[in-house]
Amino acid sequence: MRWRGVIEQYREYLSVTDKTPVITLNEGNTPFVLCNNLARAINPEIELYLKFEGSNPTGSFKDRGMTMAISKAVEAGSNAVICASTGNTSASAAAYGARAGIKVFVIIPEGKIAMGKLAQAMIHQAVVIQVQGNFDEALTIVKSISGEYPVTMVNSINPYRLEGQMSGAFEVCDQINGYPDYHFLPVGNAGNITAYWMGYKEFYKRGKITGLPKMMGFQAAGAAPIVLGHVVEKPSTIATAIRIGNPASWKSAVVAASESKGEINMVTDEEILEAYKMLASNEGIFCEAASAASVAGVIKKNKEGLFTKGDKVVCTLTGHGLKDTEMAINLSQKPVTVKAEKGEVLRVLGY
Ligand code: AN7
Repeated sequence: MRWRGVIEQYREYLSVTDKTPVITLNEGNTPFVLCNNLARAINPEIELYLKFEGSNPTGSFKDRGMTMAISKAVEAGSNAVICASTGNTSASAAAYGARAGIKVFVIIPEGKIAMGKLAQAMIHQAVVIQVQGNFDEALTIVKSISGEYPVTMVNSINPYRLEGQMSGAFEVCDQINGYPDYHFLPVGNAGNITAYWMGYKEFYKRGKITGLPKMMGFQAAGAAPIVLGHVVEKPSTIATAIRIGNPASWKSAVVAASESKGEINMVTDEEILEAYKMLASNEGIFCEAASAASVAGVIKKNKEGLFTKGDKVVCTLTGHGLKDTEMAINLSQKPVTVKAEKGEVLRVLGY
């Protein structure tokens, strides 16, 4: 059957009715990949799965929530939406807004979003405003504007965003035919870990699964307010997607971690980049740097002896590596340039 997006697939779990206009790009149904090469390199005794959210229509998990947020905004008669973003939310809002035929305003931190994401917001004709500040400052402005003017905020504070993002957890359960022991994911604004936990609990409540995973959230060490227990005024990390110092869903992320007996922890930029490169070279999976914080978390916790034989471990890879080609090129060996002659090519190939 044709996949019709997360609203149609999981309609019974979502706040939609026959009257809701479904604005979808057929998001969801993303690859759930068993990664034996990576498991062998980290710990051969675990079953390691990656949920590759870079396969969504705009290249990140944000589409799951955006289909709900935009559909509900249109249902409510809104003709404009606004978000602050480290890039992926703006790309997704711009695309879904274009499909709905409404105005999209995006506020981003100047110079701190990957070019692919900026390109997306621009080509979908969003009004893009760069602020000379960080994401947290942009979000404060957006909250204030959406409170005073007829424009719907589509950051994850919008409850429909988190509802839609629960579908990530639903799919993992459907694809693993049960529930994992551990679920690792990167944490920025902390909406996704909140949504996954809501999703798992919802499936548990309805008897679709018989237990719950431990939620393991990982922030970048230079942007780890939840771990440190205080707002980080000047967050800093190469993983720009999660360069956030005052997460909107802070409290609910802490609840997700404690209720599930998991944790919110952090990994350094070096650990993130190591995982980013391992994913690409050992498994053929190209995710963005922020996404690799989940796998970096698995590596870190494995060293601490967390896992036991047979543990099912899932990592959400939140966004596609193609969002930030500069990052990949900077970290890789440069191509060799030779004359257009067979001999020259053979010499480089070593034949
Ligand atoms: C690739 O786009 O906050 O903890 O404005 O793009 O739910 O915030 C992006 C976040 C992880 C963190 N991985 O998720 C935005 C934005 C990627 C991301 C996160 C983001 P949350």
